[in-house]
Amino acid sequence: MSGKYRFSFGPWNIHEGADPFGPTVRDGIEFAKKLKMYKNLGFDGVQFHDDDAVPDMDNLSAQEIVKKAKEVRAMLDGEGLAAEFVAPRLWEDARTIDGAYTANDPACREYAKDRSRRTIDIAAALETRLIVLWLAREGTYIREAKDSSVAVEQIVEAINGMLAYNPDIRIAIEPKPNEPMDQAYIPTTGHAIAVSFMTDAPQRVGVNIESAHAILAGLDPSDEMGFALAYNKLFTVHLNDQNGLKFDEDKSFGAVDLRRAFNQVRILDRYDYGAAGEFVGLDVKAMRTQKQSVATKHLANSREIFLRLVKVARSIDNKTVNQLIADRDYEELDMLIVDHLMGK
Ligand code: 3MF
Ligand code: MG
Repeated sequence: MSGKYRFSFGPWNIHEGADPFGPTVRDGIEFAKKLKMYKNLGFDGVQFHDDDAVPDMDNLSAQEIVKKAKEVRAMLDGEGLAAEFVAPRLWEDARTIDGAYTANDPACREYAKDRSRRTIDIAAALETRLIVLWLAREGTYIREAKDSSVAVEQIVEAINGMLAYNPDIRIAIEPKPNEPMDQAYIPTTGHAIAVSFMTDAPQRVGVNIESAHAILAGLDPSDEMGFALAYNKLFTVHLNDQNGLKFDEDKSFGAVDLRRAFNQVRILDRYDYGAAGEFVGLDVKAMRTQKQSVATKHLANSREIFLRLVKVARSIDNKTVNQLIADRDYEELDMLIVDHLMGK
């Protein structure tokens, strides 16, 4: 329990505040300027969607895409930053309206696979081996639209194609139970890990656990992490917070339920998360009310809360904890934890 942590976020985490019911409320910040903000905020890693690195990539050749990605690699070098992962953005193009790997139209599925290969090329150029797959539209609005068993085969086939395309990459599936779909096909960590064992290289397929996504599935994020850790499959995390079952809020880590955040930090720290190079990834959004000049506080605050909770986790009186467990006095253990969280 002595690890040092490195933090990452994606450029989409500094955003203009549009929501489904209203337009942007802050000016956009160009990518190069965002990169300059990372170190000052205490971050060393950049999470990418493929088109965060190479905008308009669907209109570029494979060679042009790699050339552009290498320019971004040079920008990262200039700022002393690492690329943590690249994720194919498979939810905005017209060809992904009905899903990507599980679209009913084979031409659309082919587009998704080709786009994923370009994503892998970008990752190689950015010098990261990690691909994140948020399977945004792999699911349905109505059950009758697709076959949920065939869908699993299609997802496995797509992953196998990616694993074969570049033998260096590792894939972290980011499960989420709903939004934008009514029901997603890979809603939880357990589903994602089960899928990994259907692939040609299970050891190269793991998970990215997002706190809010676990909460939306009615699950405890720290238990989801523990499950993935038991399988050696916690490739990265998307820490944030979520106030109950509603839209995906991406609140600052620990801002809703400090004890739930504490338990995530505690299990990560206990299992030396980060020792194999994993980043503490955030996926947090500033509130729409936040003014331009202070619209990165959610990032610095989430990091600060994480680090403070590391101290809290490490300073627990484990002897007493173990004694209370042995005595099965969980009421007293409950009080000890709450006392400790309140600084006693
Ligand atoms: C959606 C998400 C996504 C993914 C991102 C990287 C936009 O709920 O969490 O954020 O994290 O696409 O895979
Ligand atoms: Mg996420």
